[in-house]
Amino acid sequence: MGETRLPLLAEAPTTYEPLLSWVEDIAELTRPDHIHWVDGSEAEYRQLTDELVAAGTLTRLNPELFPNSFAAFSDPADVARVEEQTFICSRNERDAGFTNNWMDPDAMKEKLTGLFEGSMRGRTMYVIPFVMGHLDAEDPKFGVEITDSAYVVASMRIMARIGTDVLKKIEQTRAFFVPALHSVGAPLEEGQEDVPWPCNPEKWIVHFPEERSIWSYGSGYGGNALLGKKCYALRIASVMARDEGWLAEHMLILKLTSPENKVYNVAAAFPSACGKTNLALLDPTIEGWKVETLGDDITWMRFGKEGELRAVNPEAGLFGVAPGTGWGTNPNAMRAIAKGNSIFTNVALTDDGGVWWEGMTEEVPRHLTDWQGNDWTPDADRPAAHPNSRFCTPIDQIDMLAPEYFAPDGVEVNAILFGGRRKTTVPLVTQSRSWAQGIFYGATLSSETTAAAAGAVGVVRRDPMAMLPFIGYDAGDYLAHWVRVSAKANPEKLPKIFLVNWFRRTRDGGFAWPGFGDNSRVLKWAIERIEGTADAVETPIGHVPTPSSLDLTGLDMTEAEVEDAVRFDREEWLNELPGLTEWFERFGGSLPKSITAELESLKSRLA
Ligand code: GTP
Ligand code: SPV
Ligand code: MN
Repeated sequence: MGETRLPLLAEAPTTYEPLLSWVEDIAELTRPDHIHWVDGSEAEYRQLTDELVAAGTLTRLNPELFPNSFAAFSDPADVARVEEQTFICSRNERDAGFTNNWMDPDAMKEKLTGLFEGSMRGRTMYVIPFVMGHLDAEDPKFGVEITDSAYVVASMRIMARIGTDVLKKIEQTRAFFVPALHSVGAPLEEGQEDVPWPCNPEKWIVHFPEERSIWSYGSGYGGNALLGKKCYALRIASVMARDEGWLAEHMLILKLTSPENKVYNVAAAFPSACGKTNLALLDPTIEGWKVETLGDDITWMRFGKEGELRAVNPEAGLFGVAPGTGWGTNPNAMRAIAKGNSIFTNVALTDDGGVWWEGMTEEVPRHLTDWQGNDWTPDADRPAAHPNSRFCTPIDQIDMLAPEYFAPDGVEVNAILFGGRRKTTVPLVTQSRSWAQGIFYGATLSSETTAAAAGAVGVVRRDPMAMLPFIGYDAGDYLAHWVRVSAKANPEKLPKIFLVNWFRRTRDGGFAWPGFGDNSRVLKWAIERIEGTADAVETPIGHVPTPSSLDLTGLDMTEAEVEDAVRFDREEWLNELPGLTEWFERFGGSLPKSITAELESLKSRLA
């Protein structure tokens, strides 16, 4: 090497040929001014954040309120994942399935190559070696992100394990890494001044599942740009998982300890902005039950030697929805955030150099600078923080982090919850009669859309396993994979599956259930069902609690109100059936028989 390499590569801290040649190819294509190999150190972070402050991308917060923390404000057109522009470019269109956008991979590469051509001119290209999961996992999953955004580098340092140790291990083990290419698509011409949040109106979030690569163009935001997260740990990882016999899921994991000191690990799949972070950091309102956090967004699971389902959190940070996260609803998140070392995006600024968002405190500040830099007072008819504003915080700042978070082989899962945001129909909690019916709950999961993705909010859509925007292959094949891998499990050790809904409404429009810390009452009921000690009513959809089987100690609700939250409504379920039939038709035959059979038996039970 040496002479044959681009001069820009002279400082490369590696001799690993597959990496060097990829970096060289991308540098030749995108034409950056500099290449910076990210080492992940404290000093590097300080330098990058100083530069981002100088560039106006980051605002340093008052260190007495939020030490070593920053606020970023995005371009108003770059505030969420862009599902319309997200593609799975498998060789065959059939393998992308009906839930994904597809384009022929060669055609897509040609298109993107045109866009990436010179896209980093005037900028620094950062090379970030990262691993999703543990560096000393049995089969560590590596990636290298190339990006021209220092904001992405700083955020990736919070969200994943990155830097020199990872690079060394890739090199030593001559490991495969997912090449993940990102550009904000805003080259700077000679003398052109930069903007605080460079991006491009044209955005492409593209996955090549067979070669396991990612190309992301035009956005600097969250799941579009921090490529270890949704692009790798869900879309590409779901394809790896299909081929290698495991599961990559949009789930939180928590560790629950009963008053008898028995430990249960619970995984839960809820769509974006539907309560994963909040449940993962739950502060129980019932005596004697303890919750510890394992993960808040992504869970990788595989069946272990005893046929038990084991789970790990591949991430290292939280990228949590800010609005609604407050001292009242989620004090554990607030304590983690207050330790500092965080990057906030699109929140509002307080006059004393702190941050604020709707729901953070009961008292609304009298004056703020909103996420778009305008003066804001409580009489304004717009929110101060963007509804999808986020806090990005290291996971080890959570006081309630379970020690098992650090275990490379994870924990055994005892229960799985599937949940969505539904005003009607879906009761607070329902236990499936069987594993097969539990998969059916996952396959038919539905939710109202949220601000986490661009587009209309509040529209009910099916969201299988909360993975609709994240399945990297055909959705029917994905559900068949769930059926296939679990057939290898020890049936005694299969987790019990529950359908939950924290968002049911009463006739007068309020939430039927207080949610948040009180969801511990639902967890307790689920565990008592597993132990065979809690009562339930059998309904056509599964077992729902009798109001007296839920622990309601200290809860300010009448029995009628509780009944309203937990009740099964036959009318509503009959109305649900045509939609379910239509939904299954959309799979075009790739849905496994065991799942369609569940719909038939539900129909006959409802008749
Ligand atoms: P992503 O990070 O987008 O995947 O979201 P998430 O699933 O982690 O959702 P999160 O916990 O951040 O919650 C999203 C929104 O739902 C926030 O505004 C919360 O305040 C609200 N929320 C969470 N749990 C509950 C609950 O139990 N009841 C009610 N009413 N709202 C909740
Ligand atoms: C989600 O949308 O599910 C998120 C936020 O967790 S993002 O990282 O943007 O995907
Ligand atoms: Mn998420």
